[in-house]
Amino acid sequence: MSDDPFYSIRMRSAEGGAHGKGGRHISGGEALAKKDQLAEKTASLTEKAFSHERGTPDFFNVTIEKVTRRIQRQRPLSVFSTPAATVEEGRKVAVKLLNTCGLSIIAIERAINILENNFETRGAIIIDKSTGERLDDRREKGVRVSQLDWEAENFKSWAKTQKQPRNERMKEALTIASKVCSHPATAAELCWSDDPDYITGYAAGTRIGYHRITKMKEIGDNRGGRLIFADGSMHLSSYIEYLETQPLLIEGMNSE
Ligand code: WAQ
Ligand code: MG
Repeated sequence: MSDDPFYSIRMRSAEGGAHGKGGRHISGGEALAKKDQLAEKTASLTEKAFSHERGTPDFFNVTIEKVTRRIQRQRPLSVFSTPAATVEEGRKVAVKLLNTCGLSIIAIERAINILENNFETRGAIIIDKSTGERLDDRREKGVRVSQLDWEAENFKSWAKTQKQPRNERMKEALTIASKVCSHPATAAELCWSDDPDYITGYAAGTRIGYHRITKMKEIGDNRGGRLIFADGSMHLSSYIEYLETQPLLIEGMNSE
């Protein structure tokens, strides 16, 4: 029934203890589920944590909460892709794209420097699009964009019509980027994985869409993360509240 409530599922896992108690972040994940999808979606988040290339968790936490706010539904950003033969080339493409999103060169350089040296933040880092200064005070916790999902069947049909790969990682990242970029205070996002074997990253923004770049770091490197460039004059706590708690479903096309 379409008026059944949704539940938000959030997962985080760490090795060597819990987060904040000496543990190293392994992976996290979020989903929205109707009651009859809870077991399956929780199982796939469990699978994600326990088959992760960053390590084997000895701390695993799942939180399930009923969604009380009205769910927003929206289309994903348009997807583009640029091949890069080297890290240098890939980062150059990213700088060019970000440049068209109204960011200062200082902010872009600072962002790349942060991601290049980051391997423990488990959420996104928010920086000022002009000064490059970090705006959130979450340290290694960062800001986790949560309460979001893209139903598997809807994603599959979208991928088919758009001639895009049915890549779970891309689905997850495009869902996050679409939510992040739909807030008016967001200027752009830059991301590459902290998983050692995944080197495709992206730059995203309403002006550039979701732009994949095939080489943003070397294979075997466990540094990476997510950076959000925002307008420093926004109301920070309501911005973070939007990212963490506004429920949102991505729909490639109408599902009904
Ligand atoms: N909210 C905020 N930050 C997050 C979230 C989230 N929901 N999920 C991950 N992060 C942050 C966190 O710091 C991670 O360490 C970092 O991003 C990287 O996450 O082929 O797989 O899941 O089109 O390792 C991009 C290209 C892949 C996909 C990115 O990132 C494609 C990726 P990972
Ligand atoms: Mg990761």
